[in-house]
Amino acid sequence: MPRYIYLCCLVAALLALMPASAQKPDFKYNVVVVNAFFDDPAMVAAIAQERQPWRVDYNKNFLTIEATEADYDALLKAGFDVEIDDRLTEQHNRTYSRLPGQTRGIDGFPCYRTVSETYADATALAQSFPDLASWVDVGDSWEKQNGLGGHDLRVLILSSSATAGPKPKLFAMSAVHAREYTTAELNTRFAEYLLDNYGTDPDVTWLLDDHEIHLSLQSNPDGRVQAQSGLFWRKNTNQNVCGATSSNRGVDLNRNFPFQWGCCGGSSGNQCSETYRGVSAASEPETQAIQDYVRSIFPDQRDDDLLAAAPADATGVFLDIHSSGQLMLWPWGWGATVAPNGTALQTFGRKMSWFNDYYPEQAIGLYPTDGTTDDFAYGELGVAAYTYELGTSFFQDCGSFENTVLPDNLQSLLYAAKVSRTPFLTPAGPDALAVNLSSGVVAPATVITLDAIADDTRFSSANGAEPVQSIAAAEYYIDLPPWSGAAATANPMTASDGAYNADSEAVTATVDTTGLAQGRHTLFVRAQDTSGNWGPVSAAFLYIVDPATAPTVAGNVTAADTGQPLAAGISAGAPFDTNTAGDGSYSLLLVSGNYDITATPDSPDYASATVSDIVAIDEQTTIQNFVLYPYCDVFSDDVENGPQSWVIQAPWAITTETANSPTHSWTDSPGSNYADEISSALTSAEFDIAGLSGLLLEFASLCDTEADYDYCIVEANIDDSGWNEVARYDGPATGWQDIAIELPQQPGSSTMRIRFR
Ligand code: 0X9
Ligand code: ZN
Repeated sequence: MPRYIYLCCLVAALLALMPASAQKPDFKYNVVVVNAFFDDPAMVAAIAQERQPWRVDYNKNFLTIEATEADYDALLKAGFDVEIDDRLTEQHNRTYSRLPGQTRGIDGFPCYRTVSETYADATALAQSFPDLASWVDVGDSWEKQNGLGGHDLRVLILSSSATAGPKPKLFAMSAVHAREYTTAELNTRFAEYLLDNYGTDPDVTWLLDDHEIHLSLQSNPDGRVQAQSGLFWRKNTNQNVCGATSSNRGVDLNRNFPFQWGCCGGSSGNQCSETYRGVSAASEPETQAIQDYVRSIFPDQRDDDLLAAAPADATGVFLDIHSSGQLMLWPWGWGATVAPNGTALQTFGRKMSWFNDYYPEQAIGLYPTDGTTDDFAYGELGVAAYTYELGTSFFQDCGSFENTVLPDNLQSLLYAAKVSRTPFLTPAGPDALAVNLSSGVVAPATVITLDAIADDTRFSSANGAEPVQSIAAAEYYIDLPPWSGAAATANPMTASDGAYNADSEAVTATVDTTGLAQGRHTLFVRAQDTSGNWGPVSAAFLYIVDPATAPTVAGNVTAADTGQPLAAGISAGAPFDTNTAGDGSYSLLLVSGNYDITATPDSPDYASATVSDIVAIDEQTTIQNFVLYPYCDVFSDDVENGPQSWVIQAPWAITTETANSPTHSWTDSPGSNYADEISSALTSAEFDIAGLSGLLLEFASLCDTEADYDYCIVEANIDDSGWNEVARYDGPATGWQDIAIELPQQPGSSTMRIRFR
């Protein structure tokens, strides 16, 4: 619904064509953000030695960087055409304060935990999941080592203590650059995702049973404390360099690692520089802690010779999560030679980029860097090492984080963990997707069907096409996965269409469960391509139960308004699901435990319902009926009949420029772009919601904004108690989207207004 007509690109293009003006612009702020155009990539390398460009665009030949007036002059002197980016400058100089009602997180950014919140939550995770998680002290920050308070450096280790090692390992560190807000939060959410889904998600379960995940969530905690106060702090806070109280002090920890430290013009010797490499290799306590820890968990698999490759079956994945730029980088960063395992690093990099759509490239493609974490992990130990550059800005807004950065990258991290046993081999193989059993809860000796998709095509093609092959084979294992040694039994699967001849194939097998003991079993599926590469496994759970004694939850589903039976799906979480029979009755077979059970009606006119904490006990049938309520229209308007009861703030108006219903819609930018820095709302009349529950707001939206700068916001005001944000959208869009939002509601609330801003 809100819409922003996007003309700024045209303006930017025109500016780019203008010759560098002889007259210097006004410096409204001490620090501005500039776009600096170059004609030779060597100019980028020279700048990056001392400074950190926020973005480098080698297609349009410009970089974006923050600049004082002196920096501006230096860029001109170095031969750049320089223009101030007003939009980024305003954004950079904005001050952030606590949002109304914000009780957690960084001021203005409730989605990003502070250092102390991260530490408290990780401590709590280790307490809540003692068999799966530990939060270990691996060293001190600079301030701690120097008696100034400071922090321990800590690693959250996730793995089931019930299964013996040694196990393959993934190490992921975040926030080594303090101002890169999204990175620590993504890593922490990854930990929470794994712990929350252990035991219910089969892939997460085998991952934590048979692998170890090591997460350094806050890798530069002293620096992060500065950055979370709103400063664009990057380095650690070492007071011995550049002046004890200077905000330019500190060492760039991503130039302080010992491999090829200071070798190649990819770092600075100037103490106040953003890329200062430190007085010596690994001079900083944060570097020492991380370096020692990484050395302790991974074997040394590569000779010191720069040209020596790690063996193809080398193990271990190292990830350093940074922002921003939407990049997926691998060694080397110190030089342009392709790393000895370069082809395999590229295959894996293109695979991870498939999930987040980031640009995959060798790190030097951005600019030369030496003493970085990834060159160290790969160069010294032969571990597959990557740097993520998440998202589009250091202080990424929470809407983009929650809706884009987090979901896209969580999948990429999970993939990295799945292949950490042999990261130079497995990513070349096909993925096993949509692993599904015809029934996941069966009586002993039942014959079931196992289906999956084997797909060899999932690589980013943004920077070169990865060779893909036809699927040649697929197989499944019961309980003992392929890596469990001689006892593991491979059972062949066939192509569902009769022949293996495509790079994506449906595969199938008939599974006879005779001989399987009662209880939970895991079926592992993997596929191979015609080059002989096996891909990672994906799993499904199978429960063998005795229907005579297994706990059952049974009942009826009826409509609240008519009392008639309703057809619905009943689920206690896969694989525990079933459907109602024609008379609305259902019977769900479970294993003993506690469940939340949801009835989801086939008809969209009724709301689903969930009943929590149903206890399933052997030899008992628990009766649980569901009465589902119909949706009723509190208000509806298709914008085809004028402004109705809406309260309209300019420039909101009804338009026919584009519409969904069928010819008219509301827009906040009728005819043309709107002015800068405005906030304008379209507000509904007050609705009577007394006695109603499950309020759902549905609308069609075309939110076409400039990413990171303009937003489409939906807010609700209950009982006139103030406006609360319920959704936020951002970024360019071309088509209409159907949106449904569950509105917050308190029992006993009686009125509501909504507004689009
Ligand atoms: O300059 C850096 O350290 C990284 N960019 S950031 O904006 N997060 O500061 C890029 C490092 C690229 N080089 C390697 N990954 N080796
Ligand atoms: Zn960084």
